[in-house]
Amino acid sequence: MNRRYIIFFSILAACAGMVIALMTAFCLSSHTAVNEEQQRLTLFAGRAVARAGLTLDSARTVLLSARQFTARPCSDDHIQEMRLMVINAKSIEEMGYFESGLLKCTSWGITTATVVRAAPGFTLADGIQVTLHMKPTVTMGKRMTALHLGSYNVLIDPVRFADIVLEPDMRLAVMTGDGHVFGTQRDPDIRLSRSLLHGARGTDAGPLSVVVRGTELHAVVTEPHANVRERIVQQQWLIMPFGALAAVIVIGIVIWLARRRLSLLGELGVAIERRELSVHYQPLLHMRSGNCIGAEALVRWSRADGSAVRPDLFIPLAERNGLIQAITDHVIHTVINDFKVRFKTEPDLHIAINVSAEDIKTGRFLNVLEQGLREAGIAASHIWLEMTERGLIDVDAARITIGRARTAGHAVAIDDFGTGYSSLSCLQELPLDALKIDKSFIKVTSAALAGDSVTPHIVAMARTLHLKIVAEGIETQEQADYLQALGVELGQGWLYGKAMPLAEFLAFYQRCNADRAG
Ligand code: G
Ligand code: G
Ligand code: MN
Repeated sequence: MNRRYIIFFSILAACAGMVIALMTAFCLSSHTAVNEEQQRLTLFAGRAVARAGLTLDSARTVLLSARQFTARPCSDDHIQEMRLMVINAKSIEEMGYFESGLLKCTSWGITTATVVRAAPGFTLADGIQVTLHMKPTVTMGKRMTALHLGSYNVLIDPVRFADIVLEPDMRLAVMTGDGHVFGTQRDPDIRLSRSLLHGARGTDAGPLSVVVRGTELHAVVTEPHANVRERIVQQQWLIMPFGALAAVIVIGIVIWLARRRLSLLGELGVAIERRELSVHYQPLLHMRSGNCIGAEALVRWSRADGSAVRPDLFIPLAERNGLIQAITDHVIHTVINDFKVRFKTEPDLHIAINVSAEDIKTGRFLNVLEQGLREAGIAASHIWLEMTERGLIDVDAARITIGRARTAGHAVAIDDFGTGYSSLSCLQELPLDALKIDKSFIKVTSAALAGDSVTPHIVAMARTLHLKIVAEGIETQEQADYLQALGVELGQGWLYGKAMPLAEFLAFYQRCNADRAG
């Protein structure tokens, strides 16, 4: 993907992430605020239901126990019994006794006026008849709720059905299932309360509401939405910082991903994952005969936009960031895949694979290599391994890994020889097969053909240690001649061929060896 696109999409994603995070926080806060407020309303409505139930129950108890009265109706004893009842039942104001539909006496005394029984408004399940808003004739007091059973009634102040402590702005209606209002507080909207009771859902335009149902009496508590809005704002102040934090985290992640994608390291990781690295082959020749006996596998990375990254840039990067083993695996698989057919017909052909310090330390690549070779049916002798001196610094690990490699059947060469620090001790301690003289020594050989080059000494030392010698970086015939005169047999360099794609190398190999044969 193009850099500009990545930046563009990253900004887009960051903005989207921020908006989503903030919106989520916003919705969440209003949702929580409404929920919390509704829970509070439920608490009050529950109290109202309990209160109304108690009041109704006490009236019912009075009416039922009146049946047990033994005194002669409207005698002094009878009136005394009624008075005791009224005094003991807290919510009852007055009790009355009827005969043939006329009020004969009350807890106050004998009734002298002719008082006709008020018409019942409705009847409860147990037969108690209810008259709401009744004007008591005896006391001439405020309007009462009358409950009538048998020959008796009781008068109750409607406030008793709704006298709980409400918070400011809350309104309460206590009703029967049919919508008869037993008591109210703060003048609620009765029509609205009825429709809520009958299952209508509160709207955003209307007040916030809650219905709690008791056995006979139910409570509807409402509250203006404005109160909740205050709470919502409070909640938002509480939740917004978390939303902002989430937004910052989202943006951070996006920036991190974008930078990763934009950085060379990030791209390298992606390229390895997607197997976008390719492998080229630089021929290795037997200099005297001109026969090509193998090649060195060299990894190449060309980015999606076509630009190539040099291995001396990305290999050290991979080594520093734990990606090198993945690259080694990739090279191993590619080499096996590229040559599995050719190795069968060319028993002497070998491909050298570069391994890094990390590979040598863990030895893990040997398992990958062994499995790959086994599956492809290839002999280990076809694969050489090149290790730089830097890779051999951990001598104990190197000894083990080299030992394993050679036991498996691979030849092991020390690469870039002469550029590291541990050359001599390495050579002595490690069971190596070959030594590749670094190209920096080959370069000076042309200028110092007859002079004081170290190359002859390296060659002499390698011979003493019975190591094969490979000269790398040979660019001129002059260098080739000089090296051959020193007794170096194998050479690699631009004089013969640069690292090239598989098809090209196979053609090179064919041509090279056919010429010599012919
Ligand atoms: O051919 P060239 O310029 O590509 O090589 C640059 C450096 O990259 C060399 O030092 C070579 O050893 C290293 N290199 C190339 N391919 C690989 C590889 O597959 N693994 C490792 N570890 N190093 C490699
Ligand atoms: O693993 P090693 O560092 O040996 O990898 C070989 C490196 O040497 C690669 O970067 C390859 O491109 C480079 N190379 C191979 N032949 C020549 C050559 O003849 N001249 C020069 N300057 N570099 C070469
Ligand atoms: Mn090499």
